[in-house]
Amino acid sequence: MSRPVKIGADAALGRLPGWVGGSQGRDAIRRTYAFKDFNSAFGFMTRVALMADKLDHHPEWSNIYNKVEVTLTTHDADGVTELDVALATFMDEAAKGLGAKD
Ligand code: H2B
Repeated sequence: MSRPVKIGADAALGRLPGWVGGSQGRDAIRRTYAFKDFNSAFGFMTRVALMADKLDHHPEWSNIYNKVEVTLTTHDADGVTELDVALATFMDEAAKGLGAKD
């Protein structure tokens, strides 16, 4: 695949309600999802993991019980690209389907 083009966090955030910029000024986007329990949180991670591998685009994330904290950025572009917007959109839809709280 050709090298992804950096669009930057601000351009992505304008299209992704609920997401915030990367910590410490990093060109990345972040979101924390809260589910009803661990089973839903891990179900979310499983669905996202399969899509991430299909896209060959992988999240930085961590899980504590019902919460999943996600950071997306494109390491190859040193910043946010359309791949991050695509994965973020998939995550939002998967989270909604699993009843994530706002
Ligand atoms: N994921 C993310 N988030 N950024 C990348 O630049 C990236 C990736 N590159 N997953 C992929 C894998 C690359 O390392 C492989 C070789 O295609």
